[in-house]
Amino acid sequence: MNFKKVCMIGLGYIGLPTAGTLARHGMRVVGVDNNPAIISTLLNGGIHIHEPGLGALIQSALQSGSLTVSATPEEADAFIIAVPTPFYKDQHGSYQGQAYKLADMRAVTSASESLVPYLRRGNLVVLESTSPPRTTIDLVKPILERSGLQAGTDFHLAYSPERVLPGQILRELTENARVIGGIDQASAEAGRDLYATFVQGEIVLTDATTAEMVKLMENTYRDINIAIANEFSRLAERFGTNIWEAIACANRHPRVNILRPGPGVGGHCIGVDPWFLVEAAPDLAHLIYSARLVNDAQPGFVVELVRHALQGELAGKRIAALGLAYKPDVDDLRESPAIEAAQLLAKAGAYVSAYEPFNRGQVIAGVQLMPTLEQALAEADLVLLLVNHTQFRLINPDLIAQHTPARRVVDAVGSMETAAWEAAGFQFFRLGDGKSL
Ligand code: SAJ
Repeated sequence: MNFKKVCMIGLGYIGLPTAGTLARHGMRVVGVDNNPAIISTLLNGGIHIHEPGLGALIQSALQSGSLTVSATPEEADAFIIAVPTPFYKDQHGSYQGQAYKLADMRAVTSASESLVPYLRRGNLVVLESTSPPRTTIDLVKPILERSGLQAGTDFHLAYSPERVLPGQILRELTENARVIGGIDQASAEAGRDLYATFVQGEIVLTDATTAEMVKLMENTYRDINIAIANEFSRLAERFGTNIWEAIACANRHPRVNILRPGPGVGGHCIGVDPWFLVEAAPDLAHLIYSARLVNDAQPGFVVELVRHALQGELAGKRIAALGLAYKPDVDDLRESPAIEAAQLLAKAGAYVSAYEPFNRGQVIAGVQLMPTLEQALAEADLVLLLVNHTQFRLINPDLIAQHTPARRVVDAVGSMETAAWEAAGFQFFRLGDGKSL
């Protein structure tokens, strides 16, 4: 099929870069978002997402007219739905006494509904949002068919997961392999024709539900691998071994690649997506469920390390938390385990002043976000490294010693050199170094 115009529903971390990339490859793109603040930021030359190269890409597409933005969809050759699929904050499912989180599919539902008046014979609709198995067929298809058109007969319908890594989105959008699952072969092939306009990686065609599973399996696989690293860090504390040394040795085995322990798993993907499988089959997904519990409990484990470093007392202590983002070198604070750890410390009576170089404006309950590192450190009893930002890795302990009365450091990401901090006069504690609990 030959596509000239694409309507992108959702201008978030995936929709916006994809819209910009399609526009750069000659497509006429209408970007739609129901958040007026996003539309006005973009129209005023700004951008609401910190991602290398994205601002320039979007501004040049807007200036050339290849990209326009709007609050409502319009007719197009293809529609892509890239809206968030978080979980409900306060609603839980339960199976045999075990609680699990539930997918919030309201954005996918309303995005699908918003397309109904604009859907025409011969169109292609692609769902990109990470979704529970069978969403394309059981949720999106019936909504779109309210148009009076039949999926497969009158229009094409496919699911294609995004798999880009925040921080490297623009490169991975074009270079990564792309899986496209159609509700039938013609839909998959139509999807291939659309994505082939910018994807240089391999394009693999399959059916819609398999493509949904692929995405969930990838992130669940990573979640479980991080969970085992985190569990190993706890075992190392129990047995008095150094997890970093043990992992470095184990990873010399040709078929072993243990990931890095840390304060837990955050972001809008890996800590969320496995729940979709648990919700879809709570009677089967035992391992997936356990891994989620391990990773979700890791911020609490970091709090225990801090408590130990402060000789059992958290109440009234001043803690300088370095980093709040969900992972290194991104500005994204969503579901961040660093924030969870900081808030748990605050709940235990500590005063937390934080410095997050990529995000200085946000209000975070229980945490005082400082505009500079020096201000966060100024009155601290303990310095807690929560995110492995490049900027923090390059920190000079002697310089820190000049800006803080604290003489204790807890490294929850395993990036700092014990000897350098001890030489600068600090008592140094590191997650999984076997000395803390
Ligand atoms: N983390 C660790 N230890 C590690 C690696 C990561 O604790 O060794 C933590 C990070 O600090 C972070 C979380 O895990 O809190 C997730 O980070 P990540 O870099 O593993 O993944 P995301 O969430 O940024 O992006 C993932 C990617 N999926 C996989 O690698 C399988 C990306 O390709 C997906 O496109 C993205 O989810 C998504 O949108 O689903």
